[in-house]
Amino acid sequence: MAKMTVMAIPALEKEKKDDDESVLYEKGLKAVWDANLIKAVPNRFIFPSPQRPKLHHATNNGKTNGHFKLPVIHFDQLRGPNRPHVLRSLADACQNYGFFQLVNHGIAEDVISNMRDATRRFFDLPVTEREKYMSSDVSAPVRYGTSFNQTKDGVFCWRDFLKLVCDPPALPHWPSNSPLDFRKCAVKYAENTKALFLKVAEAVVESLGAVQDGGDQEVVNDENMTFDEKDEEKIITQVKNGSQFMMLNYYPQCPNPDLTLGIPPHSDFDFLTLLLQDDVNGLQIHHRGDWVGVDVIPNAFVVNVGDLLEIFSNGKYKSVMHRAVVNSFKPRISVASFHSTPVETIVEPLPKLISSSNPRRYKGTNFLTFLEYIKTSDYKKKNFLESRKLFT
Ligand SMILES: O=C(O)CCC(=O)C(=O)O
Repeated sequence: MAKMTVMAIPALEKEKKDDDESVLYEKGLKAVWDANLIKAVPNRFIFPSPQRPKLHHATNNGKTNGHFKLPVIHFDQLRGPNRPHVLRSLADACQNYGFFQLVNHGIAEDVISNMRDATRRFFDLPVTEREKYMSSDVSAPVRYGTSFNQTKDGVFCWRDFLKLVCDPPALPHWPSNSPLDFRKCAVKYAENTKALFLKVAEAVVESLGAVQDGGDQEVVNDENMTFDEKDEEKIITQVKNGSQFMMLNYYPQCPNPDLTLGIPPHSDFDFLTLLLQDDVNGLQIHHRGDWVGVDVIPNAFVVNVGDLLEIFSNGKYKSVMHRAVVNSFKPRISVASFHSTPVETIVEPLPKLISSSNPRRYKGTNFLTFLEYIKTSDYKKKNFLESRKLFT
């Protein structure tokens, strides 16, 4: 990728002399990288040895080139006679991997390529344009930043991001025509991913029937519905009215990718995440004790179980830790679309998945509980979800 001109950067040269390295990265990592100020990984980005990605030591344990094949779900086959079979594959993916690749999903290729392109063009803007969206307010409708949370992180991650809250009142705050048509492309993409998410969520909730293990099911006389069917409909209505935000990630090339991470290990606090990648690998998931890379399938979405779905499924489906690694040859972009219930709505384990042999495992939880938690604690690994467990 062509490097940006260094015109807007003289201030960075001055800041570079400051002792506080974080001042240098106030306007993001890309600005410093584009100004050719990075020759080696700066101390601020070097992770302690045990947390480094060990890219050269990736195992080949049943995996190709340190990568392995995630289950692939053919979304179009959920319609028609194959649905029961696809639901079983979904249940298997959510139970054993927490992740799957979604293909034949029906979102038009130009909606996807326009979004990828708009993301790339946003990060190619001069830093003076991008910095207009910088904010330390984690609930701002639009927020440009670097690392995970640059005001708190001890070690910085090798990425810049643009976070876009997708609720209608937030849309007028999104970048509109700088870059050209950005808002148009991003709104179209957000609408399409929300619609797709709802269909996937319905199938995922239905697939829980494939793994129920004997909870009490009580029939009520209201239109012949069982309690569990009502609970399943309720969660779908909740996610339909729920929140969505998108994280546009940009990972610059890195002089030594073994020393740092694009995003550290975390699970997602949502119901389901739909991740779009460009053609550069970088996502790794924690699977059977190893970090394994997920190969890019062009135009597919990588879908993962979030903490709220783990709670709803009473632990049947796992919100699996994942991270992003970086490379020395090419910048990478990804767009993660996070889908949740409304912020006040308490999500509880599905009653039909609770029984004497499989007791309730989680406290009811909503987004506000999560926000309270991250005010005082670091959000890393799966520590928030752990704090919601009734026993370990
Ligand atoms: O870029 C990726 O592959 C991972 C993105 C991610 O985990 C996130 O945005 O939370």
